[in-house]
Amino acid sequence: MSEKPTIPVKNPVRAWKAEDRVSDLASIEMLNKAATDCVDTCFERLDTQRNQCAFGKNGLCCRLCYMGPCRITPKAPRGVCGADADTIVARNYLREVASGTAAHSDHGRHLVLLLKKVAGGHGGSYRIADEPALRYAARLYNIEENGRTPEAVALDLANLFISEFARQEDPLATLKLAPVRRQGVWKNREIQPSGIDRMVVESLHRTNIGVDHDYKNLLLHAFRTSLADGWGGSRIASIVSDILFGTPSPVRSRANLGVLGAKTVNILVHGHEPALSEMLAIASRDPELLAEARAANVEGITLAGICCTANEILIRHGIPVAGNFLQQELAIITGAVEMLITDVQCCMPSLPDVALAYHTEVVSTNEIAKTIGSAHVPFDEDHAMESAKALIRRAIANYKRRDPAKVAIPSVSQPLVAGFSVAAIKYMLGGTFRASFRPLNDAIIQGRIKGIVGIVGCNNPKTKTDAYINTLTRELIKREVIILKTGCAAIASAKEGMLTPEAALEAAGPGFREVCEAIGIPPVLHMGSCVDNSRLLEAATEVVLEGGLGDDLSEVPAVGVAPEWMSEKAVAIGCYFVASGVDVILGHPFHTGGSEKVTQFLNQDTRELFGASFHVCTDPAEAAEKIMEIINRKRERLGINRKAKRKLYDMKDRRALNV
Ligand code: SF4
Ligand code: MSK
Repeated sequence: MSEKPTIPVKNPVRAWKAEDRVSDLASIEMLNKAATDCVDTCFERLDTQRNQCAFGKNGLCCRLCYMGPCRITPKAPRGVCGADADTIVARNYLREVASGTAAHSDHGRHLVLLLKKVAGGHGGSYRIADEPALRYAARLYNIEENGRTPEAVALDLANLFISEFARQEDPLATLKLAPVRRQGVWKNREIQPSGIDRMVVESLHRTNIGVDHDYKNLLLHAFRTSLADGWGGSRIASIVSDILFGTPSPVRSRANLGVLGAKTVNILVHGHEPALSEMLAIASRDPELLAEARAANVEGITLAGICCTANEILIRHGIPVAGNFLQQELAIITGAVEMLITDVQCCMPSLPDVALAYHTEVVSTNEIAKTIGSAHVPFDEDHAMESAKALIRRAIANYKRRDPAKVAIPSVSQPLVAGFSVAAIKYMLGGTFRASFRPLNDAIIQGRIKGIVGIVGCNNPKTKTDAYINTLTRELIKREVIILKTGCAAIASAKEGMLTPEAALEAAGPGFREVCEAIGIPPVLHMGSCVDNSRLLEAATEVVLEGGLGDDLSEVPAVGVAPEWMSEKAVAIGCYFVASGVDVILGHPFHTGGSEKVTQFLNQDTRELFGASFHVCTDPAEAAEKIMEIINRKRERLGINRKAKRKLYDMKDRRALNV
């Protein structure tokens, strides 16, 4: 990135420089423009929230009943009811996991209900876009698919998924997608979740005043609930998305605010659920709407995304990404966004305030997610295409309100390749007839790839945006580790240019680079949105099933990292990774520091229970060391920790790789 920031700061009222808070030039420019335009962002608001409450930070504040709120101190070691620090910290933690699980799983539920409508012939503009994905999913759940219509199969599958939410006693059927040995761990530890809804309700029940006070019991239920997310709601969401919208395969696009058009109507979609954005992706290419846009004196329609809605339409349609979590306000500050459409999750309530300074219309579309100051235009799923077209027409009409004096689109964007579903990875590794993880497993066994690391999660204004994510990614590919990415962490890499195979290969260690070129896979793989963290577990399961790297997820040299996380969803994700046997590195700690016992349970006792635990590394260099230590330990146990001989591949070798 050679461009220099061009927007002068006329009103520098801050005690910090933009370049100390954000990494990419587009964000630096827009943060400076925000000061010029006298617009507050989350970065200023964090300043006003300095000295954040130490009780909250340590999980020691309880407001679960009206005898409180109670705060635990050395002089007041128990709340009015008698709850001590361990109970209070564990209850707060369980509620975070339940909330994260609820968010992902409600997303999954909406998609399942849509699948049922499609199966019943009432899907309106929706259809089964990927019949092989439907039939594959049916086989996973032992649903007869041979000789049956896709609709009949889809109906059975949708009903089964609905029962996953409603199940009262039996364990989730989706748990069976995990390696058999891991299923045994969950059974032995008695943390097999039953119905997804039931797990979340039970979390709230247990944390109601006067119910569960044993911190261990509370934490075990946190892990149980998280499994209902990763091996329940999230996994179901990914499966159904693939059926309804298509299984992602590698697709080229661009990322960062420079994807906005100077002379086009710019529409941003933001949030998580793909049902509306799928329709917008199709409608934005509609010739009639394009003609209407031209009639309004604009050159076209630019649809782009923020956060995970962006990831959903990127991986299936190649729709460009405007930015990740901390760029949602900055996107409006370009002055060039006609409409910002929100669905659910991660949409800041500040958006309408920021939009007041510009012409942007912020439109909420989901009944459960409204914001004062946003226009609320309910998305009519039964007439989805009409809804999508109406929104685009409204955005076109808003173009005339754009004030050229306020427009400054940073000329910063990077090319990328995304869309690495597990099916796509298998295909890349082995082609249609021999699709298999074998070449990847072999490369890990030979030491040409040292291990697998999933780098996931959000940004957080408490640390410089994207900096930890990108530093760690570079360091790990240099150390010959393959990186799987989702969520805003994936967008961080995209903005840095690391999602093009060429750039990533350039930074990769020599042996790793050669093997990536030989087996035809880039070093950094964008696998989708936050719910698609379930794809990371699916990939790890494929590695186990392929053989040679142990028979449980805890044996695979794999680690999960959430460097800049901020959401309760990340807490749930971390828990289901650890419960699945995958160690998790956190860039900053949970709000659990007020209880040594809870902290020890999460960071140590879990190793005994699940074969993995949490680790906190606030520095990316420290994280890289820790990750390599974990990977090498696992390689040692597998007996594969030999130094790989460097080898240049020719065509003969390539054939011998059996790819
Ligand atoms: Fe205080 Fe106990 Fe009520 Fe919590 S549940 S607010 S600790 S009295
Ligand atoms: S959008 S949960 S900020 S990754 Fe999935 Fe990004 Fe985190 Fe939201």
